[in-house]
Amino acid sequence: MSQIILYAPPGAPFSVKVKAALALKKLQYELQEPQSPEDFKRWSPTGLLPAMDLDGQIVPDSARILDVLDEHFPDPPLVSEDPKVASSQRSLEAWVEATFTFYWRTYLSQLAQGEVDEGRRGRGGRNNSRDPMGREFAQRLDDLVNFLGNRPFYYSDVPSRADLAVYSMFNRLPDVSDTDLGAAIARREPLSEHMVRVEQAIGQTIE
Ligand SMILES: N[C@@H](CCC(=O)N[C@@H](CS)C(=O)NCC(=O)O)C(=O)O
Repeated sequence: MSQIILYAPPGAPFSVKVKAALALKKLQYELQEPQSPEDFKRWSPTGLLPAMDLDGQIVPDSARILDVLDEHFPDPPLVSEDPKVASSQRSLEAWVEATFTFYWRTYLSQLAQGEVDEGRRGRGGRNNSRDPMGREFAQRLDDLVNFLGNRPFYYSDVPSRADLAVYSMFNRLPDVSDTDLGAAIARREPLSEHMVRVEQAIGQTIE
């Protein structure tokens, strides 16, 4: 039986995606959370987390970790067997991470600089063109609704790494559903229903 150690900062979307993949595959693992910046360097050759230790093989990068999980534990697969669908799922994973990581970083730095009020997260500066959580962010959410279309999961009837990537970006937002950010998801029923379907598939809420 394989031994898996996951080194992952709590709450980070990349960590959530890998934990969701492990849950989907029903794999047991030991979780180690960094306590200091040194831990990032100690545990990962790139200095970035998450990283996984699979029987002594250190694998950094969440996308690579998912590849290695599929190689060693193929059931259920994290991408479609149809190469065209698989390519769309991988592209969506990359797009979601590039797009929404930017918004989260900007939002967190605005929060740190006091440009948005924690109690009214996202509302401050909403009509200000400098505020990327405004119209452009809403359009990206609408893109996600359109990509989903009438299917239960992205490009498929079963969940893939694309669904886990989307879930990882928004899974903490129900905590802030009385705020603009959470409400933006809640208003888009296809997205909030998709989140529920992903949680049902993985059988738990990932923190
Ligand atoms: N592409 C990487 C990104 C990982 C990443 O950005 N990790 C952040 C935490 S969420 C990190 O390790 N930051 C530490 C640093 O920048 O020094 C992945 O998918 O795993």
